[in-house]
Amino acid sequence: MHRSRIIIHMDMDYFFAQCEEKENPMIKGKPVVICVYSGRSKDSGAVSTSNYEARKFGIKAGIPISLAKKLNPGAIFLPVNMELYRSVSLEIMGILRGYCDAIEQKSIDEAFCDITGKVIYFDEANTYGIMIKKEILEKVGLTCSIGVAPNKLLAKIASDFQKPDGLTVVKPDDVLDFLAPLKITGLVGVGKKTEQRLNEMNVRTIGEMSLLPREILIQEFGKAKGEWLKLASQGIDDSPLEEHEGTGQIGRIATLKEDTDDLSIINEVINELSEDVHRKLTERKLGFRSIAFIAIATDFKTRAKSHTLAVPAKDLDTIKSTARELAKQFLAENPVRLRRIGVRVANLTEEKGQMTFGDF
Ligand code: TTP
Ligand code: CA
Repeated sequence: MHRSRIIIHMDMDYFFAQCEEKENPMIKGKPVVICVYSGRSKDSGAVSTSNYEARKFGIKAGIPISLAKKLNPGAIFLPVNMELYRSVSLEIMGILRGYCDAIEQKSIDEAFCDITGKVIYFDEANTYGIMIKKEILEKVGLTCSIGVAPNKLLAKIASDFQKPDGLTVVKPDDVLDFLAPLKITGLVGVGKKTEQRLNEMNVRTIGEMSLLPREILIQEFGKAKGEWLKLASQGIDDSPLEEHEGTGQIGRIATLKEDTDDLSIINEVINELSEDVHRKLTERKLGFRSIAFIAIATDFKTRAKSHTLAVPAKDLDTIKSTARELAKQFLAENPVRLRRIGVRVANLTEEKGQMTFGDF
């Protein structure tokens, strides 16, 4: 019997806003709005994201901050703190990596994982999803939504199915029933224009689309897209996971054997993490310009201290010595015991010396 792949899609719930709630539990339960201020005037700029309480007022990603303030003047408005979100993201991706054979990070808060070799077919998928959610909640303090399915297309739809804090498993036998009632825009790749055209053809659900003959779809949308629509409507997707590490950064986080502020213990772990990070850099022939030490204290607060070099480097020693120096400074400034620590390099450069691109 042909056995399908088992793919997970993990998407953090209201990610930036949830990170802020974790940093400052006092704001939990209130509407929280994360803002990208343009700096032109006091409230110019756009909303980056908001928590679910704020969404009830219509405050969502992309709207002007001034409009959000009209919709709910009493909400809590905070500026984006990318450094925090990147560190938290690194921690989450590190946890996920431990659960899968392969991982494709899609954005700062989303990833696909292949767990085919980790579970006994779909029977264990639900329990496995629960374990991942539990570890992320216990170690990082945040909720996510997970979809498990035979491919990326379906896993992505499944993770969105019961948001927030959801877990949806779509077994191969259930694929058609799962897809049939969903709106066609649920398929990544069906945008506004395609939707409009299909609506004109009286097609609103994925089930309705699956009944259209392949030839009709090709006639309307061209060969490649038509073929794809036909396959997608039947839940067929063979696209492989593309394993690239978050393009803008490479990092590793580890849990210490016990909570500590002892620099000699911390330095030892920094050495191991640096070696791991360096191995990844060498594999991908990349250099870096900034190094960060990430500290997660016993209060679960995530802090990072970083240093930018005058010129790019690629050697292990620079990572180790800079991270150790940052750790020393960090502990001098923050008298806390650490639970987890990390080393991260960013501003990655290719061997030719060019900056790589990427937003996470
Ligand atoms: P999303 O996963 O799209 O949204 P979300 O995590 O805030 O909410 P949901 O529970 O619906 O998944 O995006 C992840 C983060 O990316 C988000 O927290 C903030 C950032 N982002 C922006 O800065 N601008 C945008 O327009 C969007 C969509 C996201
Ligand atoms: Ca998300």
